[in-house]
Amino acid sequence: MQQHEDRPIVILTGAGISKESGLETFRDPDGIWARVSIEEVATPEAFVRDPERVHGFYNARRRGLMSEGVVPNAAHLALARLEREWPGEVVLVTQNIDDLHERAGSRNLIHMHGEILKARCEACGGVTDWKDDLEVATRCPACGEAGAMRVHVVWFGEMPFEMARITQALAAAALFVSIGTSGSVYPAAGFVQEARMMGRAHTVELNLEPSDGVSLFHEARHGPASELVPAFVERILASAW
Ligand code: BV8
Repeated sequence: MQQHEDRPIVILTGAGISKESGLETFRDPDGIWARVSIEEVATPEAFVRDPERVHGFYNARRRGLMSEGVVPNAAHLALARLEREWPGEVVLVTQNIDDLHERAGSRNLIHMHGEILKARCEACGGVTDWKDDLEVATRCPACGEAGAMRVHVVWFGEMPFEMARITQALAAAALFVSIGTSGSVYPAAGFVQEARMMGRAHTVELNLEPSDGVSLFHEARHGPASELVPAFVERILASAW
């Protein structure tokens, strides 16, 4: 039996893991893209064309994330437990821009699409924790420039963060688990193929319903993350994998 130490785990999460915490997904019938289009609010071109509209879109989501009832759910907590108790490395790659994984206790975390509670100055590149509304007149706390602040997230057409580190983790993974994602946004949707082609990973999908890429996984379980993920973590820690 291989030692756990040489059995690193890579987990990818999407908006579905935060749904039961009260945050909206994107492509569910009641999701964000059902009422606003990507081209209006989630591309660099949209920000040039109408910065106040883009600031308004993220200001509303930031306020929603910081509202009282939005807390990590059993799925976030189970992933933090897996990181604490698994003797090998656990790398958590999230497409989500919320801070629920951090608040649940996850540490070895990569926000490949950025973080809504951070702002970046396009004049000096400085990145700052940010919990207030952003507007065009907002000044950069580092260089003082006004009109250059944007939310620190990756829009469509922009390069996701830490891709080299993610590719390295996928190549080494013995287990790749995709949780709460529709598998419709790249390059994240291609990670399961990378893990299989570059490495030796056993691949598992845990999602409310079959994703676009379900056929690419060795194993798939469907249901709410708050039930599936704690049960899956129990199974992994009992080395029934
Ligand atoms: C890039 C941040 C170049 C902002 C986001 C073909 C090949 C390669 C690329 C492309 C291509 N065609 C087009 C592209 C470019 C594009 C792309 O993929 N477009 C799509 C629409 C086709 N990709 C890009 O532009 C990316 N950059 O390609 O640069 C490059 C290429 C390779 C390598 C390096 C560079 C940048 C994409 C990032 C965009 N920013 N977010 C913000 O949040 O506002 S993406 C956005 O979608 C979020 O990050 C979100 O997380 C992500 C994916 O969505 P999901 O998380 O999956 O959410 P969704 O609603 O879709 O699904 C939720 C799932 O949960 C559902 O399946 C549902 O059933 C399930 N669920 C619901 N409830 C529960 C549940 N599961 C469990 N329990 C529940 N309770």
